[in-house]
Amino acid sequence: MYRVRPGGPWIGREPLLDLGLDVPPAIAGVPGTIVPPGVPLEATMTAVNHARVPVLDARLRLAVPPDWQVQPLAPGRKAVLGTGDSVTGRWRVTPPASAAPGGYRLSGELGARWLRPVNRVAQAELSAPSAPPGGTVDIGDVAFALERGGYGPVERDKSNGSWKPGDGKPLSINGVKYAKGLGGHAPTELVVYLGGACTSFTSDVGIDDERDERMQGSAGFEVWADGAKAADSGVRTWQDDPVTITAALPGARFLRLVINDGGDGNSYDRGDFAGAKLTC
Ligand SMILES: [Ca+2]
Ligand SMILES: [Ca+2]
Repeated sequence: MYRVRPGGPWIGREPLLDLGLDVPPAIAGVPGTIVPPGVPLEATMTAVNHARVPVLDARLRLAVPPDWQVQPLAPGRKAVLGTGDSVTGRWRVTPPASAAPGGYRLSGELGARWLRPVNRVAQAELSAPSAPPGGTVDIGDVAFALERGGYGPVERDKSNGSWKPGDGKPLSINGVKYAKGLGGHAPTELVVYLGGACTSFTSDVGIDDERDERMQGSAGFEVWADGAKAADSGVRTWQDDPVTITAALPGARFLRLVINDGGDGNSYDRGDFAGAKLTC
């Protein structure tokens, strides 16, 4: 066993300062880092001094991508940042209405003085979603702003299969076959950007025929319009026929589709949104 300690006088070592940059969700269930064009978001930055010495003139700064607007809401500045103290700044950031789909970055910086100038940086990765679809479309043909599968990626127009991408079978619920739709495995979560342009979502749901007496899956299917639940199938088991669920989406910015485990764990919970259509 060894006791290890850094050499030299502690006073000469740079103070331990933490910096975090966060974009909290504006809509429950939808990460704040998904940023539709033209819609303001709020970014929060907090610096904490964990050192035994104070630092002076602590200032937080936020840099945004070119053509994005930024407006300070809280200053993020302290003349003296003592041991255990923190300083927080908030900004309203607006991407241009013309922002192309893709990745963007916010960069935060703490600047302060100690024996010499010190600084810390923090970043937040954002993504601008694809434009909402037009007309009535199969959900498997729509771009997802977020996709989380419970056993590998969600499959388009196939059942989930195993964890590998592209290894599902044709969608089938208790013998009813579907050419189009999504095959997932609980817990699954999908977010689609609607931008207020869509009116309804409808789908047959149930446990895929990728199961037998040894694979008795059960799952529930939920549809959320922004933070509000718009449809819920209740628990569907491996023995159930498909059931149709329909959700109204007037004015919703985001559609969120969820496959839950039906309350009994997620073994064999291969759930299908079969024949699912979005109308915009
Ligand atoms: Ca798969
Ligand atoms: Ca289950």
